Amino acid sequence: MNNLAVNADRLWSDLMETAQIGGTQKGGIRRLTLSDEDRQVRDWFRAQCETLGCTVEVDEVGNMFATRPGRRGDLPPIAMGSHLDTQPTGGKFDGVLGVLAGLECLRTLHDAAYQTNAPLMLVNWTNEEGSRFAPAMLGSGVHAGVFDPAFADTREDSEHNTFGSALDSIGYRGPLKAGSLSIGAMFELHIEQGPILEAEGDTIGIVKGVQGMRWYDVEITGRESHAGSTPMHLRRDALTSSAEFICAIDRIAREMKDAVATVGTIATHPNSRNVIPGRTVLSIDLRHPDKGSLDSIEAQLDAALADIARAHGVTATMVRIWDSPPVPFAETCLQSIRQAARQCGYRSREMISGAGHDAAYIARVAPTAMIFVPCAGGLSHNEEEDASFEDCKAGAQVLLQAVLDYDRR
Ligand code: HGY
Ligand code: MN
Ligand code: MN
Ligand code: MN
Repeated sequence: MNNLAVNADRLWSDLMETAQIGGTQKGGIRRLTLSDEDRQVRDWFRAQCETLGCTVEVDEVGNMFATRPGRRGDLPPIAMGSHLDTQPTGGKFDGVLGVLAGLECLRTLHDAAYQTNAPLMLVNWTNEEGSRFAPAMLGSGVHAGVFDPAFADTREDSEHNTFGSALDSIGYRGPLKAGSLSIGAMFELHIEQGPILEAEGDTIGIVKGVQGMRWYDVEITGRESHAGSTPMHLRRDALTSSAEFICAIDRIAREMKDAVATVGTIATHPNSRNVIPGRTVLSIDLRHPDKGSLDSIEAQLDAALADIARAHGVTATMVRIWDSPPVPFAETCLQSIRQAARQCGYRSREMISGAGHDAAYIARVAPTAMIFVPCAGGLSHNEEEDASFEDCKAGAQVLLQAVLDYDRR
């Protein structure tokens, strides 16, 4: 048993300092992946890690790996990490808490001149959010061999900038071959981004896995025509059809226990108030803990779209562009988190993650698990996202003790 304790004031000060990089009027953060704000926080992160004597390596999709040597260089490193990019209207804690809590753990060990057996590694994964460049978790997905670096390079944002050109423009295409650094285990601390811990009065979530996630692009094509002279029964209105489909998506998801479905983006063409829309594109984010249920919902969506297209005389396509299956986390890592939560004396509960995380992909190449702490009202992906000083301190302390417990096993 060690008496190591994180310095929560230092962690909180880092959180508030980095929140200024891309800080918004409403107190949130806009730090889109591979933007200049992302470059600034990456530079800050690298400088902090190098000050601690870590070596910082960057791979070919910008994933950053800071390594602290252990007694036994032959052992694969135990990693902590998450992401520094945010949603366009992101909050101060999503992703960044996991990276800065890992930094605080390294500082605590450094201050105590405590040497672990295995090396430790702190990772900033590129493009976890997937908001600017789809799909989400792209950097960790490339590391885990799910996506090819060349695929990542071609991804385009809404202004048709490619991932590759944006990565080069901020100078973070590193020399390291993706996936070449081995990871012995990974622990990701994250805010829950949901209401359970707060509602149940628990401080620590022991996260056993991540639910399945699928993204679709839907395109509905009708016929542009005059808003004034086209009778209702002769229209082939792409936007009305989309509206009906969106209501069908919502109904189908509500009918399947534990399913969630979101239409987060929609665009219509020509987007003129007196032209009947001829083309609409929209996105679907569908999630469920069970693959069979995802398949069933997908089939229902396909059928509903075909019925709506027939009824409105439009054509419609729904293409799955991303499929991240449900992921169970490693029992060995969960044991260390359980032990750490007990040792630190925090109330904890076992749970599944509703949100996607880099840990979902890293679990494919290394024993991995996550630690959650509450966020106010369960709100996230919102500029009002908030977490308490005490809960961030608890999460960082459990992260530290879980890593040390794993290191001793
Ligand atoms: O979409 C997600 O679940 C993650 O927060 N990017
Ligand atoms: Mn996140
Ligand atoms: Mn997020
Ligand atoms: Mn995440």
